[in-house]
Amino acid sequence: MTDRQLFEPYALGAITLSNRIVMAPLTRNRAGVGFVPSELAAEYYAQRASAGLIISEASQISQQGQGYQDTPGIYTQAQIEGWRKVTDAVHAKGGRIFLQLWHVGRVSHVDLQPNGQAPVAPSAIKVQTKTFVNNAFVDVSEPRALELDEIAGIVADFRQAAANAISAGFDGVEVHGANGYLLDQFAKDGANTRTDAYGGSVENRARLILEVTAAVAAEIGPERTGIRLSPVSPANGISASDPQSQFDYIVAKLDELNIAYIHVVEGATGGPRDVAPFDFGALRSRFRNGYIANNGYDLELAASHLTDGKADLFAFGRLFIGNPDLVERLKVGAPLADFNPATLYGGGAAGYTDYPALADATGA
Ligand code: 8OZ
Repeated sequence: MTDRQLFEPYALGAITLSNRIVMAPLTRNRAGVGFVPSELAAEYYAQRASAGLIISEASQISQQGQGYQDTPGIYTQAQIEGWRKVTDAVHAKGGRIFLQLWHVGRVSHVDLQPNGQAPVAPSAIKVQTKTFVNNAFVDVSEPRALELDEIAGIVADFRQAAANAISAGFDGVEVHGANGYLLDQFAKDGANTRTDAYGGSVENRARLILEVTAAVAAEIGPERTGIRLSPVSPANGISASDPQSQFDYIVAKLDELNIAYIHVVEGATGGPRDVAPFDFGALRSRFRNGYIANNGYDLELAASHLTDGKADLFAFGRLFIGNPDLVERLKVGAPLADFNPATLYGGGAAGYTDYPALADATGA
């Protein structure tokens, strides 16, 4: 059985993971006042510390970068101190944790934005998608196009947020370049109709995601920097006419930056893997460091893709919600618990920190 290799250590950039199972970023909307991670977050993440690597829930790099109620930030001292409790708790259990850096772009609502302003985007194109704000699912607000002279400020916000993440004790950061948020909006022509240096050609649409990643890598080291991409996912109403050429180019340039990993959502995020034709092997062949595969994996598919050399690490999202000890369960072939969708977004301990590990569940 080759699946045993999944449970062996893997050297990722600056750190060594105890296994090849990654906890994918999961939005849980439980931050407290000031968008500080909740006290429960330390317990929640520590319960899942046997993952080879935890990638935190997406965390906004600025107030402008927020798109949903009660998501945590990484731009204030109180947020840094809140996250420090999380990283200390995970490290005390021998785990490793990266923070996911997030700017939602047009997927936001005026009620979350500074002074009630319009959310920002590459172009003033409103997308048909919902966000969660004021305890309800509502349409996102009409965005405004970023001025050319505002873009350096966004790059600087990502850079500062990366520095803050290291101050908070994270082992590294993952740039959120996926799922129809700001960096994905710039990369894809369904959201980007700019005619300046950040729109039009493949190279121009790649500019922001590459500038941000280069700035983060310069700040904290490429060996502590990863990125998540979703070339064909229609998440949050995003579309692209040329994802293969766009992402072949982006990944070749990411390779030049020598960052630790690319984390690729293969297919529609949380949905079918075969949503559109795409050669993910072409991305892997362009990138020398770690390849984290995500979307619809189970143990069998992960083992087969590992054997075939299609990926180095495998990120599981939803399975980690109800199975804090997912790694142990997969290792011994134990049954996997479901989770309650009603307690996914928002609330307290129920459906968050109260899913038992196998040993507890069986009373062993
Ligand atoms: C679910 C709900 C809200 C946000 C993503 C950060 O899709 C998210 C997200 C997921 O990447």
